[in-house]
Amino acid sequence: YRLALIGAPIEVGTSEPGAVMGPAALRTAGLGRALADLGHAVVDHGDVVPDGPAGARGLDAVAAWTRALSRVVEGVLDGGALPLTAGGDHSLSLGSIDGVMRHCARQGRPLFVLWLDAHADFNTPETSPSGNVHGMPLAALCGEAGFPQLFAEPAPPALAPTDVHLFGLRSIDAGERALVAARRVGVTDMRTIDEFGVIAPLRQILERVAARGAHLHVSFDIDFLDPSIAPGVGTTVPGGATFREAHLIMEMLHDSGLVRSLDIVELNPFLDERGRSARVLVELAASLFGRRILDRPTAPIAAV
Ligand code: DIR
Ligand code: MN
Ligand code: MN
Ligand code: MN
Repeated sequence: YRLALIGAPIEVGTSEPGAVMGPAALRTAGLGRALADLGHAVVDHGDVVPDGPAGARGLDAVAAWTRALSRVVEGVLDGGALPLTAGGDHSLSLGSIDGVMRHCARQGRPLFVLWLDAHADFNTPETSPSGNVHGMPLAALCGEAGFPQLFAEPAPPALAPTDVHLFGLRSIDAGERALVAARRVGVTDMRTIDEFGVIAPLRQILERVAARGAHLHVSFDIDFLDPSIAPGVGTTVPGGATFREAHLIMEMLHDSGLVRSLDIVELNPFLDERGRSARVLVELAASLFGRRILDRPTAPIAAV
């Protein structure tokens, strides 16, 4: 692959300071090096600068980031590389996915978004109990009301909620629960993972994406992982994915060959324990981009 590392040191979407240091921590933990060691051409585009005064918090502040990030991500895709946007809080996905949507629209290619997260991030300003924009990006991208002037004009058509899949869900607010159900957003919650593991649900998603020839965007919120392996995040929720589950997901995503853009979000180094969470994320990213134990796909048991 040609990989473009894009730093998005944004924390205006949260009330917990520290995510601004996320891109620096991921670089310090060796994200670029790990991917280059796998044989990929990695270009670090540095940190994106918001478009105009970003302000302190809230939607206006996020809008300035959204426009800037969208342009960079779209440009990277147009140039044939794969954008890896490193955050920064999850409101950055408004910009990265807006850029992906513009690219896909011009190519006439469908888009599918896999959202690895403890949360649904489907609040609107009206349903949000916290007012934090990092809990709202999917609602805005899917065209819910209440998000004026977030995207550059002309805005691309909204993302279809049925082309979004929440994976790892275990914390959802009352208002967004109703919206997720009404809009028929795809969901694999932790209950489903407990019952069936990660393989069957993920395989089903990947088969659907492949059959449609869609662009697969993966948005990886670190709180998808269990806090015992990734404590460096502002909103930990117990009962998350284990290292083995997350690792297997990354390997399946790699083997599918379908991933064309990626966000890694919500790392808060100020809350981390000696870089542990950043290092776990680098390990998982390496697996997503092809690190494997043996130089062959996993053989069927009988053939070993
Ligand atoms: C909560 C938390 N649902 C909110 N969301 C988080 O503030 O809207 N998303 N932490 O990652
Ligand atoms: Mn999130
Ligand atoms: Mn989350
Ligand atoms: Mn691996």
